[in-house]
Amino acid sequence: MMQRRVLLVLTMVAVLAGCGMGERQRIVIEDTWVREAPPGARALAGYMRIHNHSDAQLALLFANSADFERVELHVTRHDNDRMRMEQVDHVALLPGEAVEFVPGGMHLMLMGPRRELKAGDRVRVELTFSDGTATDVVFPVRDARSSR
Ligand SMILES: [Cu+2]
Repeated sequence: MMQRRVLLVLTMVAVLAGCGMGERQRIVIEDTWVREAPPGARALAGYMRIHNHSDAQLALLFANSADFERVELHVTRHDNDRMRMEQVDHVALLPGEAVEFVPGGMHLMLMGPRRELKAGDRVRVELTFSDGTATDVVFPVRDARSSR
């Protein structure tokens, strides 16, 4: 009985210590990758999943990278049987939801690579959100045909 009480107290201390370790991360970015492009390509596409763990509506506003002249936020629109890409000025991140950047859908358009990028390389992209935070994310370059 005594031991159980000690264990309970220890558990509570651990939980409180966990809370004290800082605010839970509001935006979590996973499964980042850049699709490898043929040599000389003028643009590459970057993909990821963005989770908004907060209870506020947020938005991704900007992306930039030292490895590219500029980075745009693109959606792919399907008009009848044609596909075209369109730039958007932000990507809404609804509270508690995740947005997928995937081939054929939303993507980061990485324009004007400043160095040759091959599968196995890594690029850093800074993402800026509507709450004023910015986060530096690593995107590994991958061959689209390789299993992931
Ligand atoms: Cu695009």
